[in-house]
Amino acid sequence: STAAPLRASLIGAPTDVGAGARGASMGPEALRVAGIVAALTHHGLEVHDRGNLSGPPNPWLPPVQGYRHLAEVVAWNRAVFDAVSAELASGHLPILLGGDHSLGLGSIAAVARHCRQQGRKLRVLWLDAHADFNTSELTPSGNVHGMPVACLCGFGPRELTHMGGEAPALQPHQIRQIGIRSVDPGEKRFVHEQGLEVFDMRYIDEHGMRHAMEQALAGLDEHTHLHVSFDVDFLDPEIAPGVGTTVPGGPTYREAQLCMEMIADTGRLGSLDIVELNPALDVRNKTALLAVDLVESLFGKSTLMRQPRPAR
Ligand code: 6HN
Ligand code: MN
Ligand code: MN
Ligand code: MN
Repeated sequence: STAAPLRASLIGAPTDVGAGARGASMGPEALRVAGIVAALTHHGLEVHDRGNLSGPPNPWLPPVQGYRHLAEVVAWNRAVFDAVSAELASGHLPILLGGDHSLGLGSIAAVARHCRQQGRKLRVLWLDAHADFNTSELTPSGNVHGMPVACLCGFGPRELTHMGGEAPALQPHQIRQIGIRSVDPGEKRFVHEQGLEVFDMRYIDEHGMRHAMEQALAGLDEHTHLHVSFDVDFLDPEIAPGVGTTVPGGPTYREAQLCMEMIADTGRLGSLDIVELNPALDVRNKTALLAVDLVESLFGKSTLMRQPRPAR
């Protein structure tokens, strides 16, 4: 077929105001240096690099009432919300280059509002070592990058939960978490209470990435918008050391490739976040290069070879 090329827009959000280590603010440029534009262009996408958003600097202060840098996190998320909304409105696939994972909030709030307006269903895949389901009462750190999933589900400060107007932006049943292996004690109880569907590393060890992804992607149809929020700390730190919160025992290179390929096979990917890449902690930009390699698979690196895919 000769369908029009998929148009994607890169949105840089160079900040680490939601994180507990400095450096994720350099993520967008490291992904560009690693060749993200050429990689996507190679796979048939028309890529528009919108450059970087701007926002407040990182004041590097301790938490206040359970939140660190809340005002700055809100400002950055408003900018992300507006930028992602604009790309969706013009029919482009937004790719957020973070920045820390608090930005998933503004990005997904925009996607959720767009889906409501279009009458489309939304499924969110949260690829992460962490559940990011803390609240100001539960958090051990006050870092808002540990809270975006809770905020999207309506648990958090009003400025964050009502980003897209209506709250909550998401219901727990729309979310699938994959690769999880570090959850704080209170956060763990809250994940169970809210019924989040979690394919943790124990599940992946026992059933394999293929089965985990089959479950996580089950039930998608032609009316479903699929959003992928890819926290680079999802990957095993042996292959991806350039992140602020490494947790051992993550997916291997092949497991991560399969995860991305199975998402590509659905043909439903509608928006993407690439977050938590921290070049200050990386080794010769290898984590950025790996992230770009995986994003190529996410956009059908193997599918475009037109190999017949075995039935599952
Ligand atoms: N991330 N659960 C820890 C916290 O401080 O709340 C770590 C959060 C990490 C967040 O990697 O996006
Ligand atoms: Mn995260
Ligand atoms: Mn994480
Ligand atoms: Mn199976």
